[in-house]
Amino acid sequence: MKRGSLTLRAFVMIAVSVIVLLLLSIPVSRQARGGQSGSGERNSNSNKSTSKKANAPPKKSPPATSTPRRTAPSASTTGSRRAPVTNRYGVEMVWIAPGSFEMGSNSGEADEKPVHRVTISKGFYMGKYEVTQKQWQAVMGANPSNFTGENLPVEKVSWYDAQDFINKLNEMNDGYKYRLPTEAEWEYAARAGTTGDYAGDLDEMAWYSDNSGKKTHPVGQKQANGWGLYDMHGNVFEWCEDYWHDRYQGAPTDSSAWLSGGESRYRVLRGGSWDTDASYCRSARRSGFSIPENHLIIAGFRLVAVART
Ligand SMILES: [Ca+2]
Repeated sequence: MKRGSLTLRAFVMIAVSVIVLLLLSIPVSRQARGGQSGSGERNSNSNKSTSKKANAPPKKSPPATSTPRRTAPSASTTGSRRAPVTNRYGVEMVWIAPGSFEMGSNSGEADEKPVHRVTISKGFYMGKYEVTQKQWQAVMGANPSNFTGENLPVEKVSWYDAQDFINKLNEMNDGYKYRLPTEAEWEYAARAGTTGDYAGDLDEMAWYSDNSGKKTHPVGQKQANGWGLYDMHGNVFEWCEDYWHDRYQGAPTDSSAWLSGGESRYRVLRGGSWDTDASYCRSARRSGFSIPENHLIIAGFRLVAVART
């Protein structure tokens, strides 16, 4: 009996132990599953959350990036749709977007008439500044300027000298074709969408006879025009590609250089200078011209560049 009782007791104890263990194992495994599940859910949530975070930017970024894109076209009306470029000589150029404008002035000189519409069908890059003496020195190995200083505009360069400089830049074959602006391109860029005499407040934008102290000044010190170009008014006159014509009758309407008729012994200078009065700095003023051999202390230039195709 005792043995049987012991055996029965042992059996009961084992059975109870098994039941207890089974009972204990259920919450453990539930907890484990719950933990894993919870962890899984957290991970899952985390993944979703990460995934949301990972996916969110692409999903949200189109609107995010489209906002600046929406801004960009409006910025393009200020001529800056494409990023500025800087060549190996440090010539910074800003993008001038295509567009149309009324060239000339009915209230100006006779040679500014008739006012006519010009369409620039292809954008181009234009020097943010007049070519500096540092840039000229680096390319040409000499400095012909009357006033000297690295960041002063180069002057006393003839139209032909400017062509020599441009030819050297083109020999770099750096992806851009450099040239002088046409007269229409120059006025389009100088106006920067404005229609008045100046692209802003002249004293804020220009070194001219009233404020220059009778000398050139480092480029870029005055206020830029709306398209990011400095010293279009004043500092130094700027050589353009075109022959001189004393009227606009028959002028190109597509912004190409006007290289027929007129007075081919003269090339156009634009924008006024440190030595000229305010009227010479007007956007439409075209009373600056010279034989292309002249080295003038009031004349330099700025570059135009177009991508080589
Ligand atoms: Ca100038």
